[in-house]
Amino acid sequence: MLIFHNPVHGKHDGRQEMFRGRLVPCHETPARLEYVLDALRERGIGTLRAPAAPDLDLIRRVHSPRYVDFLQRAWADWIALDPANAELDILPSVWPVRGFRHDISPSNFAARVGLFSFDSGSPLTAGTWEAAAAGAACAIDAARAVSSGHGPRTAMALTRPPGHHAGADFFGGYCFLNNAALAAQALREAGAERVAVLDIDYHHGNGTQSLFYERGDVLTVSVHGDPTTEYPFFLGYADEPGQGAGLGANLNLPLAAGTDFAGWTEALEQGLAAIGRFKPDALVIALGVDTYEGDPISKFKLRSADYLRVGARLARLGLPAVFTMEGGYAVAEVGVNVANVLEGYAG
Ligand code: SP5
Ligand code: ZN
Repeated sequence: MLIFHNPVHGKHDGRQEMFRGRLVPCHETPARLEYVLDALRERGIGTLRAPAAPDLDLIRRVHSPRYVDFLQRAWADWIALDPANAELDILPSVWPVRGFRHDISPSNFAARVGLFSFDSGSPLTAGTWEAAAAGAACAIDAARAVSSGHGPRTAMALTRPPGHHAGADFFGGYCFLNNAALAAQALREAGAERVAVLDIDYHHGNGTQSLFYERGDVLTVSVHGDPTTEYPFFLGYADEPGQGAGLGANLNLPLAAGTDFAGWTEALEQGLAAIGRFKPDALVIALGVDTYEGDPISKFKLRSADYLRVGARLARLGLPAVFTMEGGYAVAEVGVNVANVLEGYAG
């Protein structure tokens, strides 16, 4: 397996996220990825590669150009407000909810941040754009590697910040550019007629769902904590089948907080059955290991050994596949859990 790892992921290093009226330390930290790299090296899993330069045109076919421009310039605009801002992160604080306009472009910086975001848990920092763009490059390169016909059948974008909560023109959920969606689009453009995205992060992949909701060429399937109680709360319910050309090409499998591996596996099998019926030419797996029993912000009960079985089961699909790295916040265990998925897959 080729593993494109983001050499500049550490440049995205948020200080704090909002939680119950206080700023608390970020869960999504650079150490997460270092644990994965250590585990892969120690166990000799995969071949590590650095990505090429990001394909900004492809990024702009998935994300809106005005959002990409915003991300690219946000830090410079923030410092222009006050040089002392260099010591602070950008955190959204005002949003255009129902009844407000989305077609305007306020010049006020806080307003612009709110226009392009949906929560106050995702700080934008000095190196966020550079890290996110290099991560997008990992996803695009991984997709192109498995598309070449004579290359590997499996590749991974080992990167952070994660991507599956980011939509066409918004960040949130620690995500800025949607790596799984970029991989799916790159697979399509490299010749795959039908692509399935299977999202097994604890949280619903709202960004990926919304990006492909009206497309019939990309099936999106997500197994996740029931949004009635779990983040991101406002999407990810079972009655979201897709729309227009995309009708029937989205499947949400929400599960109650507390679900163990047996219950989770039942939902996974339903998702895999839908993928089988769709007959995709390629698969993207949005891999979060925040389904782990020890995860500090999530409530499923998967154990480390279970991830070996998850990997083995996914491999049985026999499809060219791209993994993207999403959540997982039990920092010291993220490495072994991701390595277990990949070892099970290669097994
Ligand atoms: C990619 C991904 O897994 N994103 C998840 C984003 C979840 N953000 C909301 C988490 C709120 C939990 N806050 C608990 C803080 C306790 N210290
Ligand atoms: Zn998650």
